[in-house]
Amino acid sequence: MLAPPQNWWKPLSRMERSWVIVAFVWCLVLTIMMPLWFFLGRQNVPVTTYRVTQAEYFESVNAFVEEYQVDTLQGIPVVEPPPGSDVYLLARQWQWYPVLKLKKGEEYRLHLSSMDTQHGFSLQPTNLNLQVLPTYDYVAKIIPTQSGEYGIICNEYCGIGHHIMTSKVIVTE
Ligand SMILES: [Cu+2]
Repeated sequence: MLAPPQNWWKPLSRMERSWVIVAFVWCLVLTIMMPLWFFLGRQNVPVTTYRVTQAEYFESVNAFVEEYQVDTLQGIPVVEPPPGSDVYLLARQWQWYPVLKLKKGEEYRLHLSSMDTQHGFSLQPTNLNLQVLPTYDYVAKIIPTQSGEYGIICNEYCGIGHHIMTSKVIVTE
């Protein structure tokens, strides 16, 4: 008497069947969108990675600063490299070095590496996030699309001064 009836299930009603079909089709759409968006979405930063020693990277950054420094901001050099060139940014506890000044609409090869531990490059207010690791030189092709000042914050906890590890990228017309 307590057991369910033999055929407790009933065929799907029209409404329920429609929703199952809608959900199934949507699953297919999302599955197809994943690889499609990888190629068409222009959301992935093209990144190449090289091995580098901290000393080598430090040398590249210093040569870069020496060649293109135009100003100083709170003791940190402001560097304006020519469009299309290699741009070096160094992360260390707890500073980004140097401050970059770039031109809108021009492509740059942005190099990122760390002198000590893992840091996270996060460009505000855009949604650009890159890992910064010691002994790896990450090269991202970037084209600034809007002029103005962008903030950089470290979004990977890197020690007691993590919260003061901020900087900016200046983009001119
Ligand atoms: Cu950091």
